[in-house]
Amino acid sequence: MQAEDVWGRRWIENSLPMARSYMEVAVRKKSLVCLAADRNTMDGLFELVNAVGPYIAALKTHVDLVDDWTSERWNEFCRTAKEFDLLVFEDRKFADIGGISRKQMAGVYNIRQWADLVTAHLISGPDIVDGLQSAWSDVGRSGGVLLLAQMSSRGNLLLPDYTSEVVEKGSQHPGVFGFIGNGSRPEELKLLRSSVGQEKLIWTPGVNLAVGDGEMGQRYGDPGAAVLAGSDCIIVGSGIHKSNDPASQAQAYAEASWSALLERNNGA
Ligand code: 5BU
Repeated sequence: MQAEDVWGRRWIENSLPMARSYMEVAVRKKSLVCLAADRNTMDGLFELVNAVGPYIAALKTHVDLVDDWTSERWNEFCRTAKEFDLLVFEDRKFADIGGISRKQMAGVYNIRQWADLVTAHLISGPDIVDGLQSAWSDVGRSGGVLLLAQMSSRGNLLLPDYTSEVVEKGSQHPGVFGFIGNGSRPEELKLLRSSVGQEKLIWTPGVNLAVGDGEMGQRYGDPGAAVLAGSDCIIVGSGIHKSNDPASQAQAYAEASWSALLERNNGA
């Protein structure tokens, strides 16, 4: 199966290399799952990626929540992710002015060196995307920025007018890989997809096979419903890493996401 056949207009209209890399990985793995690897020890992270690596397409990290982080072990962890054919996505939620965001991609964690994707708020204006893209250029790499257009948590302030502004400005920027949408609310996602159009990707946290409320204001929607509503990647954390059998859960999410994509393509 070719990526172009599966992704259709998304493939044709989105020429950002990292976006095409994602679409190709997803087809190779038959999975639209990004694992939110929210474990706070390096051993826990290795255990997780080794268990679920075959069933996911991307690995989302929060590098600053790991208690025993060292750059050596982190580099090894990222190498392991690459062996499993995964994109590495640091959910850093950058929000500062462009020049500082560029510098924050360096520093102790040196995110620009290992992350293929990062998240950013557009609250400080569109130059943040240039700042992040410059950081990748500084080390001879390229990457993609996911802008937060919506969030999954209750009471968040990313209200419809703000979402529209993010989509309008972000859609015009070639360094924007796509948008974060709210996976817990398919009806909000449908609106987001219609304003985004066919080009940019939408990735969605707030999905779980057990729909309902999560910890501390997190909300969960059904993974298949999110894809049918226009999501191109489901971001799943505790649904996989807190389960007794992360590998079989990851497989279940992969199947749910992939079959929903095929159903969407058949005009559902
Ligand atoms: P969970 O365990 O499936 O709830 O983990 C969700 C992950 O997605 C977690 O790493 C959050 O930081 C991340 N997330 C989110 O939950 N909601 C959002 O709106 C954004 C990111 Br943006």
